[in-house]
Amino acid sequence: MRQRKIIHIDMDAFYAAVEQRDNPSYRGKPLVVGGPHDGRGVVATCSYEARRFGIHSAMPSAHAYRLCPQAIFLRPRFDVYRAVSRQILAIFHQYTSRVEPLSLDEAYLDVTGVPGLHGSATLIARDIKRNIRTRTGLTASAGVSYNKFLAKIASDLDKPDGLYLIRPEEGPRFVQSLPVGRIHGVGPATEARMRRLGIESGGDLLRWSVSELEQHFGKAGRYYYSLARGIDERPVVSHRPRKSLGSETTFPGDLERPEEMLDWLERLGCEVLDTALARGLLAHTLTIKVKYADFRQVTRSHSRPTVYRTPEDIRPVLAALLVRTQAGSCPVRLLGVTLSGFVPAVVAGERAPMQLPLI
Ligand code: TTP
Ligand code: MG
Repeated sequence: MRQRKIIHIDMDAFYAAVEQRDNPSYRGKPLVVGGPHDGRGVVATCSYEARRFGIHSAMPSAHAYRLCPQAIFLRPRFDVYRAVSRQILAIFHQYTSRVEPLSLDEAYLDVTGVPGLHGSATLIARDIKRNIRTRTGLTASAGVSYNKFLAKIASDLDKPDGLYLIRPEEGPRFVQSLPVGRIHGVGPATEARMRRLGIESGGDLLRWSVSELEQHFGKAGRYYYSLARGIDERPVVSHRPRKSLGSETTFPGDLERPEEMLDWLERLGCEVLDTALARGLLAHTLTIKVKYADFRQVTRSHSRPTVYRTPEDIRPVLAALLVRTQAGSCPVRLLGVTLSGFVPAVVAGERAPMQLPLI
């Protein structure tokens, strides 16, 4: 297999950087984007100035407030972030169609064989960063390497506004010093298991054979064996069909009345339905998620032969699903609605909402 050239692009402090771009008085200051700090909100992200106080993503906003009461706290403006995300995706597609977005602010590009800029992945990455800067006013960091795993590691090594190249001969050395938690696919549970076995870093993994790793970690064992050697054959996949779409919300105070819960479910359901329709997707399955005040969590689903198209389609189903939970007798802290079992709207006989005239 020919040596590939992979770029991983990740925007710097994405939501916070957009807020600082749009309001000059926020620049140079600690800024936190997320839920309110006087409730159960969590930090989505924060500016680099706020990171100096120890604030980070997923931390309760109340904790962030204690660390830095003078920080500016803002609610996220998802519409604006989505618009920027579309802009950067359009920029990526100018270079190659092999683009795999991972979230609103990051994507892999496979630029193997791309003409121009001497075919240099580093020059292409620099050009992409320049384009992002010019068109969005924001900075991104780029990682360049011969596979996805190392490109993603590289994009983190020179943040913010970074560009870092890991050459093929350097790959194994980079993995050796990585804590196992940074290895692709190793989540908190696997990390804890590895640590119990004395595997703390990529270098420790090297001492284990494929069969030993498979014995402990099943099929993933072979994958970790390869990654430890800097090998990762996963292709950049440009069109991953969406399996589900959902939205959920945690309430500042627990809900006790089922009518109020149903209101929220309808609101969330309509939002998800709109998003699905905008993407030309129609769903056969509707699922609700209920987390009680004591943190127990249940889901209830209903699949039907006809797709859900309108708010009127989902309303009675949401009510029926809610009845199948303990919502009437236990207070509820979180509700969510998910659509899945998608078929493209065109297959279901619908015109896609944004279809262009067929001329
Ligand atoms: P990240 O790329 O992880 O973070 P970032 O872009 O804010 O900062 P960095 O410079 O370190 O890349 O996530 C991108 C966006 O996704 C982030 O701006 C907000 C959102 N996000 C959450 O909402 N919750 C989370 O827990 C994380 C990690 C990110
Ligand atoms: Mg980022």
